[in-house]
Amino acid sequence: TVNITLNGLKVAVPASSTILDSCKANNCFVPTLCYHPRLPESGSCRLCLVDVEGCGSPLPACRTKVWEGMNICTETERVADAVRLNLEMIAQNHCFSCASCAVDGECELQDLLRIYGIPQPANTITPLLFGGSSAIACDSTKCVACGRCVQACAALQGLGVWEYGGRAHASLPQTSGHAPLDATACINCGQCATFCPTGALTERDQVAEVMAVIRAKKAAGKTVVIQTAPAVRVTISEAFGMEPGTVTTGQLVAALKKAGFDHVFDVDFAADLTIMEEGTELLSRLGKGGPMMTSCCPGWVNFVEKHYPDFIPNLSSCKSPQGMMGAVVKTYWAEKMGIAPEDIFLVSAMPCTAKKDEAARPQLEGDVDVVLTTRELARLLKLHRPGVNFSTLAPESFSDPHGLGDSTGAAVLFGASGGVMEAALRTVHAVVTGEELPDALLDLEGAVRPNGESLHTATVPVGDANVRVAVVHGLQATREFLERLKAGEEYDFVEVMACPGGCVGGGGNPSSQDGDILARRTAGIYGDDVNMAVRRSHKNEGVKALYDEFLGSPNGHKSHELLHTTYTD
Ligand code: HC1
Ligand code: SF4
Repeated sequence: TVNITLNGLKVAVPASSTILDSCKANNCFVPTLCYHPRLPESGSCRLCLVDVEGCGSPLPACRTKVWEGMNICTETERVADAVRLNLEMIAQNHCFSCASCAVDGECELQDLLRIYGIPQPANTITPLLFGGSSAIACDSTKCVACGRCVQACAALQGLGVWEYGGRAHASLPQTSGHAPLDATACINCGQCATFCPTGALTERDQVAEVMAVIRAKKAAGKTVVIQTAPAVRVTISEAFGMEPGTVTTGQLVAALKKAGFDHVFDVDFAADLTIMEEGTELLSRLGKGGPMMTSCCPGWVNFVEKHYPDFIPNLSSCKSPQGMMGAVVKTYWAEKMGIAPEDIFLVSAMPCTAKKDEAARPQLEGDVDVVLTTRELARLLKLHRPGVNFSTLAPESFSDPHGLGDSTGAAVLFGASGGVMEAALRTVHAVVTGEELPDALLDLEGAVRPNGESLHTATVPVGDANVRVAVVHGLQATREFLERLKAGEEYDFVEVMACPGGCVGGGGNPSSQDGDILARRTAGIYGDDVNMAVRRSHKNEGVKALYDEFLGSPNGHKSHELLHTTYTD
């Protein structure tokens, strides 16, 4: 450690700290825009200025390491003036249409202008002409050139869609040649959007569309249904000011019912169904050349189709749980309820921008009508007045007489990297050996939990066989792993999630400045599994009834027709 003085207070901090680390650790406010604890620092915004005794001008806190005896002051008039000047310059290049901006109220620039008392200039700015995608909206007039999108796309995902330069506004991140996102390396994971501090990159906002359907549902004769993804139960709470990792499944269900959804289903039901289908598929593919690769993450599926089409035959043919639920709701459930499928409007609440793109795939046409990200869902619930006071709502259960609200702890695990693998092995073990894993060993002694590693491999005994598995998340790590497969490494079953951490790190989640956010959300997921009454997918009563009454057997004819899909290269 080294000893420093921070605003007159003597503190000891680790010798490797920057001034900014030291300030954060001691609850001392320093303004930032380009800095993010999960990204390489770029030092471009020049807002984190502090005075250091003996230095002629303020220093950038994010780039300056502490030294023994350093005397730092964050509160001098000189620092405040310099920050104000830099903020005013940033504001001059920003188009303030806050009332219609998707991130109004959650915008880091808006907050800083308020803190420093800087008025919003009435700017007119010519936008850069490049389009978004079915999932991501781009508005260069909101860009503050912080470069967080550039860092997230390159460092976390290894894609490099965003770059500085081009024909105009060379200082702003843009796509190469101003190509529309769909024509670039982009796979719609939305990491750029979740790291963007303003409304320059957001999900394609469909909140108003869903609210209009709810308002008109009686007149239009529509039944409005929503399914909520595994990760949403743990990340939505952050949007309502709760501690990261807080699981609020019951409050979420209650809030959605109050907001006008007629039925609230759990995507976890379909995650259990996926395990039945994918586990059966794995058993039929073992030993026949491999590995089989999971197919529930649309960012990953897009990555394979766009960048590694040679691996398309390795993808499981299973639709994702969102797609399976869509197919089941509009056939089995519609029939049970006596509702025409075209009168059902199915919304998915997902931690993921790529799920918007997945729902638009021709192969899934009609399964899901609109996908809202967790951020959009939070906005919808906040807009719904009177009175969705989320944190104090009395919890309600997913409910459905036909079992589509049933779910298990195995399904909850899908929300974190390694979870699909663990859920699958719980069931595959029971099918192969005829014996259930004891409760205390349901986590397979942590064998497939990545614990912060971006690639985790293990060999798991299942009966007489040893199943060689790999869990990988984040596309930079995925690309490296696929190159190892090409070079001859062998596995039987591989789980890939495009986003770092899996869906808890999905690009549709609330933004967070917490460097430990993925671990905290993952802990919430693991805790929820333990708290569930049923923790094995093959014990889901609703799923059993669906097979008995409608589908027949896993991987049977009807399952193939409704629950499986194809890919395009
Ligand atoms: Fe996911 Fe999945 S876990 S892909 O991350 O397989 O989005 O949460 O809903 O479909 O179940 C996302 C999450 C989600 C699917 C499931
Ligand atoms: Fe979406 Fe999850 Fe895949 Fe990220 S990891 S792209 S959130 S499905």
